[in-house]
Amino acid sequence: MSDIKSKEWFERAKCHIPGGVNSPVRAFGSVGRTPRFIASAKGSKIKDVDGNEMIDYVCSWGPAILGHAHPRVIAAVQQACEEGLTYGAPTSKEVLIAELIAKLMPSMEVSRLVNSGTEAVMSAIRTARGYTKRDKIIKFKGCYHGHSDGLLVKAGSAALTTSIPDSAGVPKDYTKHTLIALYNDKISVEKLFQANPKEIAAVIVEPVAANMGVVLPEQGFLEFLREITKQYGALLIFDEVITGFRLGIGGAQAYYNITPDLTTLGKIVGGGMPIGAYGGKREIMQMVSPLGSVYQAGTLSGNPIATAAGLETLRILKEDPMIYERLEEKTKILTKTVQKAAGNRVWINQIGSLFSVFFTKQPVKDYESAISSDTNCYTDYFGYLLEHGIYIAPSQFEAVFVSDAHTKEDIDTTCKVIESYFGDI
Ligand code: KE4
Repeated sequence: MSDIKSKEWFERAKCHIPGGVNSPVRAFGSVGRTPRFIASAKGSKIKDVDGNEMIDYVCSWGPAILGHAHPRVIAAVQQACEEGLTYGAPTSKEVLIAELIAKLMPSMEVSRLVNSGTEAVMSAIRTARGYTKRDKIIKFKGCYHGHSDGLLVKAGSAALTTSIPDSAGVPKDYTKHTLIALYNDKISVEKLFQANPKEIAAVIVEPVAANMGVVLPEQGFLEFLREITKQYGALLIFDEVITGFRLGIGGAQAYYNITPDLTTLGKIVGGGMPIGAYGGKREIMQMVSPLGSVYQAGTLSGNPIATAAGLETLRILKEDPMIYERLEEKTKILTKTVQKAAGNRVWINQIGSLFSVFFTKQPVKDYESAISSDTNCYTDYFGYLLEHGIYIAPSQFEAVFVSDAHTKEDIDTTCKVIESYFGDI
């Protein structure tokens, strides 16, 4: 597969964009290759500027659960564009999507739209602090919640591969209220609450961690977080930017039957357009301006193009209850094929249409076991799949995303490439 044009665009990009990309993980840094510059995408396929067509399992890091350029979503966006791009004023579509979010995720009876998952998390944290009048928060090592200053501490995702878990430019004062616990380690959470009994505003958690690769919550871990936060008067924030509408129409909170106090959303809720959202109990969300004293604002929040894409996406997901069964069925064919071909050379974590293949013989149950995986092996695996037309995340510490547009033929082709890879090595 030629990547000449990608190479040319990458060199040009680096002249005016840091690292040539608008988000670090896209630079393919941890896999040591030139990133493919994408020209178009449709259904399960993406096509790069050299004309290479690939089966896409990045799905824009989650949003493309219906596949790329779904006809109904495109039609809704085109219709919205005819009516103007943005007004900076309330619209009916914002009401409709807030109502739909509340219906699909009842814990989010009141929600506010923003423009990214980062903004959603930043705003949810501020709201939790405003509501509890406490400053400290607990996050988990290896979980990623966007790039707001206070959360870039032992973050996951690209912050793992770029080995700057504590980002430069973040004053120590900005993270002194951020306490770090270990995912799936109840004792690490208990110790922090015992040491700060009346100071913790919230615990924020990815209910299924997907930024150290996919790491599942162990039995009772989420229930424990729900109980200990209630016990100490702290809020429980589920960061469902990835899991929201991915694990099911009700997200991880429905899947595990846990009601958080606040939830953050991104990715799928925007259907490919920039939308984040945060929301929860009315009594908490009425802290938010203009009702309450927690300020948060945004020029393009809830804009009519993004809400058109998000609404149509959620409607399609809601209409077809079988979609999540189809997604999991296809995903399990892939994971079973990898496990059979690789044997004990890999550990796979899978839930719904999310999974990660870790190059390690030991179970991956937490941050330490995740980062023990062999990233050189992952790099080799990534390169082979890419050269054979299968596009997965250019980092061990991300997830594979399966979409409703992946056909039986796509899955079969992918399985054949995976079998040939593990057969050859
Ligand atoms: P955004 O600001 O990128 O929309 O969302 C931040 C965010 C918040 N919470 C969770 C659980 C997330 O996974 C993310 C962003 N996810 C990464 C992929 N792991 C986005 C890809 C990227 O950074 O380019």
